[in-house]
Amino acid sequence: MKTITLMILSLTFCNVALAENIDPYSTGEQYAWSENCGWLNFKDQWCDVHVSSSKVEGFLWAENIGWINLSPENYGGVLNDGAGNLSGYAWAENVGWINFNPIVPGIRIHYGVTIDSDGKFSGYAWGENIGWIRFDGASTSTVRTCMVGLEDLNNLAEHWLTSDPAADLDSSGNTDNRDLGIFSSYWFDYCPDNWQLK
Ligand SMILES: [Ca+2]
Repeated sequence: MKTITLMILSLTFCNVALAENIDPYSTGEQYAWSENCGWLNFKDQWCDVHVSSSKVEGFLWAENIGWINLSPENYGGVLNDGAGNLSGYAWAENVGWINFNPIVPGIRIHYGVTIDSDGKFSGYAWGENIGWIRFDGASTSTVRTCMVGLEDLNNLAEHWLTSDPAADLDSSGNTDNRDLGIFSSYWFDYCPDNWQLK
């Protein structure tokens, strides 16, 4: 019964088509771990997460507690300072607020969630009712977002030379300076939806 309820909720919550840019290599780099709640999926089949230089939006799915909203409308939301240091609060319908930059009183260690230049998440979030959520950039169980860099430039050049449509970033039917301009605008930034240059 609980599963059915959660599925209905998922359909209600995730009708909005959000851009997504998690797990750019489709290798399953989409999971954080909570000792108390199990896996948290950043690229669930029903709904997606999008990282930009100012925030993280969308919904993720936790197998034991249901949806977690990273960008609630009226309060909270997970912010990015542009350098990959996250802060702010996500809202989980069943377990309340989740802090992406938790501070432990008396300890000056930075625990919060960060995103490195390869797009990998690391650090810890803290849920008021579920405790620590771990993002481990060194583990196979991690979350990675897509970032545009040298690899993408190489791929763009290769696609351009072979007239592969993947280099036609504005879907105009040919590859020209406009596509290069679009590419440049994302240089060292987070990928837009459906980025095909990884
Ligand atoms: Ca084009």
